[in-house]
Amino acid sequence: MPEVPPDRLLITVAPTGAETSKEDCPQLPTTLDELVKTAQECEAAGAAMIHIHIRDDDHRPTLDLGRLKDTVAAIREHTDLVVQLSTGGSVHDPLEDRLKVLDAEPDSCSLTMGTTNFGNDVFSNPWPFVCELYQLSQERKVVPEFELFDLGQVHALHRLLDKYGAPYGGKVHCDLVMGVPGGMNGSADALVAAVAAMPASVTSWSATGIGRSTLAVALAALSKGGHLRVGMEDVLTISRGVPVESNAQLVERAAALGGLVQRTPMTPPEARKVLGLSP
Ligand code: KMH
Ligand code: ZN
Repeated sequence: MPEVPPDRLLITVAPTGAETSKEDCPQLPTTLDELVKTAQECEAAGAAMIHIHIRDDDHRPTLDLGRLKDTVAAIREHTDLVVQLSTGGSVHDPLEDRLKVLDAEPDSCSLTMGTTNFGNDVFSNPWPFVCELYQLSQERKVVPEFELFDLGQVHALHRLLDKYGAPYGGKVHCDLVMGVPGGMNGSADALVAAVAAMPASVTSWSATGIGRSTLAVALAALSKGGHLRVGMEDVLTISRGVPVESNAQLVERAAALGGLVQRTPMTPPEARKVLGLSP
């Protein structure tokens, strides 16, 4: 009898991101109160993990350590969600500030496996930075989620694991981020290719499709037995031209899609087991 039944669906919510402005999207949770409320609603709707980017008093992306620590504490106080901090930050954040995110002691951190063109910007992840961040996550006992924006990054994950061994906790969890202009496209074909190329040591994976690729990627991920990431970091419309009202609306839709293929949202304690975190 496996510890976590195989029909369980891990839903990760990425509620804010770093690339959308509050002016363009007033319903984006950018204050700590808004983030906590969103987290509670998303947990009630079936999310088990939250991928967090934070903002300053002017709603601009920040990696301020004090704010990160307060955020981790507040989400832990008000929810049972697995707390994942973004080490990707915004496309403008310096690498040294992104390494310091681990000082906020999250359960998990995102770890992108290579540099990607990101629209007109560049999301910089040079190999030495990837290696340093990975070794730091092992040292600090933080479980990484390997973010894979293209097929080359899937192959880079083989190199990383071969060179530095297993992550803290012993599980290998990946997230395919698809449909970024500059990364792999958000199609079933691309998802199948990326999943086929993953190292055999991968124990779980989710996928998210940016913008209009969101449903195609979610359905392909479910067809391949994967998990789902959803949230306003990745998509701002619920259907063509109709703005997303809340992150919980996207989590509810993910849970409903999972229900169609007889998957049940994973609870946070189940997610901890799957990710190799202690209860
Ligand atoms: N804001 C993107 C450039 C992550 O959180 O690790 C990077 C990103 C990835 O969102
Ligand atoms: Zn992110």
